[in-house]
Amino acid sequence: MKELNVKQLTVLAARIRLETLKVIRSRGFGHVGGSMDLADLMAVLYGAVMRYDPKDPRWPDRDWLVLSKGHAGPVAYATFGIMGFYPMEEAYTLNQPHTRFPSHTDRLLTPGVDLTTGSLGQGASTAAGAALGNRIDGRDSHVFCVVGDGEADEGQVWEAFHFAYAHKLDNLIYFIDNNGYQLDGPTADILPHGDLAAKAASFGLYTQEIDGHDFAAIYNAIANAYAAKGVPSCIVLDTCKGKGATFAEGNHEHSSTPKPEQWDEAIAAAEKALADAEKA
Ligand SMILES: Cc1ncc(C[n+]2csc(CCOP(=O)(O)OP(=O)(O)O)c2C)c(N)n1
Repeated sequence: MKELNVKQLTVLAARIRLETLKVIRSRGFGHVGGSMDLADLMAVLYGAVMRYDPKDPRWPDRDWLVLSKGHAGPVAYATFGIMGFYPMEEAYTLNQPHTRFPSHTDRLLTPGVDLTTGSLGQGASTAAGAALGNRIDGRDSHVFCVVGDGEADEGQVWEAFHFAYAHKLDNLIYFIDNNGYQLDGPTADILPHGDLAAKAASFGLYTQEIDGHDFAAIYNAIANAYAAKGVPSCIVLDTCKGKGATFAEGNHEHSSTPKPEQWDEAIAAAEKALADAEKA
């Protein structure tokens, strides 16, 4: 891990939010809410924690990201573009015919995507397989897997936790993006979890619950997870769906189809947030 530099991460997260909006605006509509709330996590992972080489995305000793909530693809495309995996503008073809940037992440199309996701639940399992495979191959890399709180309605997520605990996968860190909402409403109304962190801990995972928009809290939780030997980790991120998108944040929108003037307003606000972060 690099040293924590909150100012640098604040700027990076603001850039990721702006580019996420631009990527989705290129298509006109998409999963703004569940992408924007991950910008702070992505800034910490790609700005301070993960080992990767943008010129060699399949570098065998890299750390892996599995965006199990694959509909958040745009936040990954923004992050990878900023980090130099490809020219950012290429991602302004989201979901167009022949694009390398489908709405859900696909490892065969996009440099930087380690595993294909989109069918909720599955990434939790394939991430465990990747972590086990890396360990068998003698690599000390980590696998980071992001699961949604709605996604955690899938039994497969809990089966993956069970498997990861049984195999002592301490090179695997799950994040649960606990934004309280899923596709058609609040998670608590559709299939309430109760205390998600307590539930993950009861599966044996070393579990922490933090503010998912606090850079230092994310960084420190990952450092704690690295130090926990013999157990996989789960970090529950309390987040705000749509954070930083003027049209989506207040109403926790899942899929957004803003009017042109709403796009303009959102992009202007994100540009201002970036300029403010750079000045601070
Ligand atoms: C197996 C499966 N069922 C349904 C869907 C459709 N779907 C896409 S996103 C979503 C809601 C997911 O909610 P959550 O995991 O909380 O995502 P977030 O709110 O963070 O965007 C649903 C039901 C899917 N992609 N896969």
